Amino acid sequence: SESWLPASSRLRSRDFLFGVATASFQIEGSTEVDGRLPSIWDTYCDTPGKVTNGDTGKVACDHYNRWAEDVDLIESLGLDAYRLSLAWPRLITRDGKANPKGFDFYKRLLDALGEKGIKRFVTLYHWDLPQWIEDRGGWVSRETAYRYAEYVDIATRELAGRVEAWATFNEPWCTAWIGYAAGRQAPGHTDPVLAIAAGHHLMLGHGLAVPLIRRNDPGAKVGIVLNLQPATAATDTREDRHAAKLAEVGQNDWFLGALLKGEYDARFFELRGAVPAIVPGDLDTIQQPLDYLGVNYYFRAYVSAAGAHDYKDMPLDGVERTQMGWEVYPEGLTYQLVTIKQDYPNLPPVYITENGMASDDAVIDGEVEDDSRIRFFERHLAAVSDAIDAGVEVSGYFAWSLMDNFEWSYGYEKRFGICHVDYDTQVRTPKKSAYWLRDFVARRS
Ligand code: GBH
Repeated sequence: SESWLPASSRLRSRDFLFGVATASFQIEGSTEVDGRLPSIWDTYCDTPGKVTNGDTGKVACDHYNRWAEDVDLIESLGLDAYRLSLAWPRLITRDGKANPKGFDFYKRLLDALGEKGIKRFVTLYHWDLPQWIEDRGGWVSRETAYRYAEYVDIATRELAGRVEAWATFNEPWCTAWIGYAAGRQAPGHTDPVLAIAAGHHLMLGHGLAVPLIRRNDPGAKVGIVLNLQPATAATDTREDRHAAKLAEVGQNDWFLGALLKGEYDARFFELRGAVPAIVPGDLDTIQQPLDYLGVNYYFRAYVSAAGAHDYKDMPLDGVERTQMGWEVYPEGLTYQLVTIKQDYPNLPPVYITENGMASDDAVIDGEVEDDSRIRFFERHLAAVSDAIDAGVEVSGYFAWSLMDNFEWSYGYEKRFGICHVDYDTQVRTPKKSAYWLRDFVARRS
């Protein structure tokens, strides 16, 4: 059925990009070849009790060896664009020089995509920090922003002309907050003071990097990817509504304010009782013109004055949940897009750089029946269409993910792919949702 999208929708025109996304550590494997150095995720995986089933990134989807097959897969689905990330530990040696073998891998991959006319959206940092930099303080150290800028300078010089759109960071909130305060991802620290310092140094790294990318690769777009999450008050009391507002400030406005207004919202630092060490001029460095904002959207948070509720415990009778336990809540995507447009009138065009769901898929007689994922895409694309109708400029949509992969601390148990991966044979099987996406893209005018 095609009835779920209004016929007039911009999503039906070919200038709205459709793609799929992945990230280096989640798919590549081959973590010890061609001079790749250890990353904080290798260390985290090797720490007992951190990742479900003791899973690691050593093999993952073996994309490092199967990249050509994976490019063919994207082409076979007729998609416009592919969002991938570069592994910093493959590209920079311990003495800060380019590692040619690491660059060769990405040059081959990007060239193959380019030859097939697939637009390349490349994220420079999707969580795999070199371990040696973490050993010097990681993102808590201001020095890391400068090490990051050096890496970006080298990478964008080496790969100039092969990329349509760069992103400096994927989800700095997750790196800072989940990595340094909540401890549920690498490097696994549990101190909000560290997270607030990390957040500022991520922003500073972004601000230092953007002018370097523009100088080195002037033909490419430059942006950043944030994970935005609306917060709903658990009850209608004034206290809970206030707490929900502060949760949005803490997750979304923390970085949007720095990036688009050149200021941090002080309410967040007051709430956490910590302020980062800001050097005069930092916020001017951070507030760089952006060609686009990448938005990753999954679900909403529930918050009360007593704290954030774990999504699994929320008393949401009758709501549909994914394999992660996350609520399916497409209206939140419209709300989120409309809200940031209101709060940040200088918002650049938006790409939905990730949206998708996990389901416990299996191949039966050569097929994967993931109807719930099709319905998920339909409803979220309709939500994007609503946001466009309300005046938000949205230019494309990337499904997370091309294939089942290493879902961080959940290991390989959670399957987000539109293609199924058999981890014994590394066979990729497009799920029903992959064919649905292919057919949707093919029908555009
Ligand atoms: C994205 O992160 C990542 O970019 C991608 O690599 C990942 O595979 C994909 O989503 C699917 O998870 O941490 O308990 O407070 C999404 C990260 C997940 C961050 C949910 C906020 C809230 C739950 N978001 N998380 S919790």
